[in-house]
Amino acid sequence: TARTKLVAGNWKMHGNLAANQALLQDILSGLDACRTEVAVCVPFPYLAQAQMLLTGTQVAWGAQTVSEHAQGAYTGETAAAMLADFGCRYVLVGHSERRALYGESDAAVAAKFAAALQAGLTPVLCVGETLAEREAGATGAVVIRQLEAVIASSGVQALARAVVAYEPVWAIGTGKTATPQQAQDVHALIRGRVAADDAKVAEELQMLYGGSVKPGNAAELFAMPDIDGGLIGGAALVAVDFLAICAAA
Ligand code: G2H
Repeated sequence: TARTKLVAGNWKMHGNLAANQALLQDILSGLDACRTEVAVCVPFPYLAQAQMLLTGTQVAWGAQTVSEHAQGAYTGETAAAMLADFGCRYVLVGHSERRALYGESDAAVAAKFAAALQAGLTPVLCVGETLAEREAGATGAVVIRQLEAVIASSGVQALARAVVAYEPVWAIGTGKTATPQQAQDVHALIRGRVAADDAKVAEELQMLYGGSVKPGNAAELFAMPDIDGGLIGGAALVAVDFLAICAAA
């Protein structure tokens, strides 16, 4: 396909100034110039560090969540314009940890998605089912519901400026990975739903798989026709692993 591959690290709540510097320098020195897009989503306090070390390189950076509000009396929150101020290209919205641990509803995620777009960021919309939902045969219904919340609020055209990440909750940080075919099936379902509204947006939509992607399984996942890269958690904290996953894309 014509779609460019993207490998995005999600550092979650890990790191410190010294470790981040070493990790980013190792990534920069190990990356081969290639067509694959590479990004890291870092904790808010390290955005300035990412900007300092990554400006002018082939590695983009971003944040892991964002406020749905543009500004105001929202103690502890971070606005999309603030992320743009620090050079972010990407922001994750609706990661399953945000949905499960911080009560983010489909509507809240859709509002964050809209706020990110409004500030010129590329939202990475995370969708995915729990183990109970998969076992109940509800995988398709869940991911389509999560996707449709965004389509209803921002319109299908908004997906032309976004990335979708499919992350089955049962595969996150558990060492269990969806098989390439399981992931491909859900990616194809999502792309098909977008195509029902707009074939061109669907064809161009970059869709990442996330959930225990490692050097040993990345290539077979990325070889599937509707998988356009990965959202990488644990393996993004180890330079050699992250580089191997980038090389597999
Ligand atoms: C899923 C993924 C990154 P991991 O959360 O978003 O993490 O690769 O550790 O499963």
